Amino acid sequence: MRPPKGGGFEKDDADGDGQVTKEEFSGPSEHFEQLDRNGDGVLSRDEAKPPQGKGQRPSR
Ligand SMILES: [Ca+2]
Repeated sequence: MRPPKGGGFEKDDADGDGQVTKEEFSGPSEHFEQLDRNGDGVLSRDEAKPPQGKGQRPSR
């Protein structure tokens, strides 16, 4: 069994191939389209869970 990793993507990725299709996606299709930034009809891990880069501060 795979441990849950913080939520939606892992759960929706029913076959575990690292991509969530529209059929697999549990949310509203509008939301899917927002997440599907490259418009290929599947959500990659990156698209579903964008990296937490918001408060990036230069650390040098
Ligand atoms: Ca995509």
